[in-house]
Amino acid sequence: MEGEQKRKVILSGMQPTGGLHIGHLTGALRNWVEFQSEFECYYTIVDLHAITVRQEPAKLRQWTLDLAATFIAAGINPEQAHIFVQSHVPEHTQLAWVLNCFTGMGECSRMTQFKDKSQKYPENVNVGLFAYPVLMAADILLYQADLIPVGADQKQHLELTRNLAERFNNLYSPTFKVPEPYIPKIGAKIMNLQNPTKKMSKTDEAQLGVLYLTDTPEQIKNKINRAVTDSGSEIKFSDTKPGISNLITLYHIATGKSIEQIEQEFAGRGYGEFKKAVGEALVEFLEPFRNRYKELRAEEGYLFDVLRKGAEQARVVAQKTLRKVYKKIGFVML
Ligand code: ATP
Ligand code: LTN
Repeated sequence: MEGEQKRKVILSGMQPTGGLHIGHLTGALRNWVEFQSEFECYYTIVDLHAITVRQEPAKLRQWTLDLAATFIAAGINPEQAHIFVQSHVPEHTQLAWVLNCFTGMGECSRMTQFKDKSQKYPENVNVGLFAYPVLMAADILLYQADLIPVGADQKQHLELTRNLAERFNNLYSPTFKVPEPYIPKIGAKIMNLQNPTKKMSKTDEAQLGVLYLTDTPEQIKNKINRAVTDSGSEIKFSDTKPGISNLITLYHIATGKSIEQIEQEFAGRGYGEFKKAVGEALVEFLEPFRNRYKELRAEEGYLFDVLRKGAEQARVVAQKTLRKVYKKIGFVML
């Protein structure tokens, strides 16, 4: 707006590759919600990224809509933030192609995620997986985003994005904003309940170790009861007690009580009693989310409206940036 200072732009994305868990809520979505009143926010469901690993079509479709409902149920307001599906804005793939032509093979092959995923799926090491971070750079640079909230595992991709932006700006003229990562404080990382030295992950096979946002109260209590704990019996937050520390973190999230308060509350009480309290607190904490999610998920018409509007708004900005890029590299503009 004229006279008004332009708001900073935030962009982030999530892959529709499974149901979201409590770690996504605390490590990502809660921050996304916080940002929306102050910044211009773009939150995208990155289905193009999802297919770098083989996906079942029916599930991909379902997970994409699940994710839209999850964003809204978690508190992202579609009137404030732009929620859209990556494949609905074709400029992402168009800019990604251009950026591919400015990215060295070596830069992509150094990416830890590429190395990890090629090892995990050796039968399908495809070109898309290799170019994954370039598509991510396109997601970000199209919107001239200032700040990118991501997990620590994405830091390397952000570094590549910054390098590509600077490279293009230097070769032509200032075109892209060079974005900054926003990596939330540690403590936001939730570990797998069955293997507390590994982070909770939506593509994990150990379902019992993952606390999904849509789990029923019975499932939540059962998973907490069966969570792997450490030797000893003290409820104490410590590096040598990853299982109990993870449960303390979850209890802290559900109740807002500080770690010290929790340790005091459970001093001299056993693991069994603590687990019962954690389970109950989580059931109560997740209840409003679950109800809202169920309502939203039943209203596909509404979800489509949100995604249509989000894509239309995103395209206006994306087209503007892409046109600039095409012009600068010498494409004939009609
Ligand atoms: P995948 O299992 O498919 O690799 P993922 O479960 O790690 O996926 P992403 O889609 O990569 O999920 O994560 C989106 C964002 O959610 C991350 O950038 C990170 O900030 C947050 N996140 C994911 N898992 C956790 C976790 N266990 N604890 C805290 N935050 C998490
Ligand atoms: N690679 C990210 C998801 C992602 C993303 C983005 C995050 C795709 N495009 C743009 C931030 C900005 C992940 O796996 N968490």
